[in-house]
Amino acid sequence: MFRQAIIKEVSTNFQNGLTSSKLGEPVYKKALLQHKNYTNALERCGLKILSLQADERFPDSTFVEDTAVVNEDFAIITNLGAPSRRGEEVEIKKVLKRFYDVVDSIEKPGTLEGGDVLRIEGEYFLGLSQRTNKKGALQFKEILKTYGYGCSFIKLKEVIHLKTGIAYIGDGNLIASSEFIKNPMFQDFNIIKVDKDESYATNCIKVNNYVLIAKGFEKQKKSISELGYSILEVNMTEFRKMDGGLSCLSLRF
Ligand code: CIR
Repeated sequence: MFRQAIIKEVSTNFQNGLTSSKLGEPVYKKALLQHKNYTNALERCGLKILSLQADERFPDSTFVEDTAVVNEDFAIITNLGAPSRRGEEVEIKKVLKRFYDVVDSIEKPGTLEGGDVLRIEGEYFLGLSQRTNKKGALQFKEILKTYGYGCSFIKLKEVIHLKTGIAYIGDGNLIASSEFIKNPMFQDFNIIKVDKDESYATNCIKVNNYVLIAKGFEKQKKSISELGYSILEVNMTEFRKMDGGLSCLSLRF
């Protein structure tokens, strides 16, 4: 059960962040509105929201997920792999200290971003990516061991972050696209395949009694509803332009 979410307002220079998408520049006012709707959806799931002010020094800083890995037992501050994002974690560390007695950290030369971390029940999967390196991954695994969690590594080929291509929504149901559909590591799960034309919708989040999905992806909506989940749709067009998905916009614990 999640109780709390940390979010961070969108900065006015959001369009200067990193992106590989060719969907054009995000419109700031639209992004603000979508961010508000996202926050309302989390509230509807029963979460208390801690909203941090926008930080103009870091155009990508609304994507708070990348700065930390949190759950009911631990908080680990990451060391972001993207040089332009290093420093985003400083404020998050201070904030997390209000909620956790101990806050662990990934230290350089290790790098790790929260978007590469997938939790499936008591196990973690970590993407080795352009943003998360082997040294960061090994540090992460060691820290997790002290809390009694296992961790397996997956080398990413196509996606930026692991959770761009895979999401776990509980009850053995795994949403997967591209390189993850046939990955032998996940063959014991019920894999819900996402077609290429809807691959953006793979990044969805189960928050208490709801699954939040990006608006406008009808096949994805149908397959998740058919499993019996209640769905909340959030329009994500402006965040998609900056390679961001639903999981990236909050830390939930
Ligand atoms: C970046 O490239 O770092 C941001 N523009 C998007 C980060 C998305 N975060 C995530 O998937 N966890």
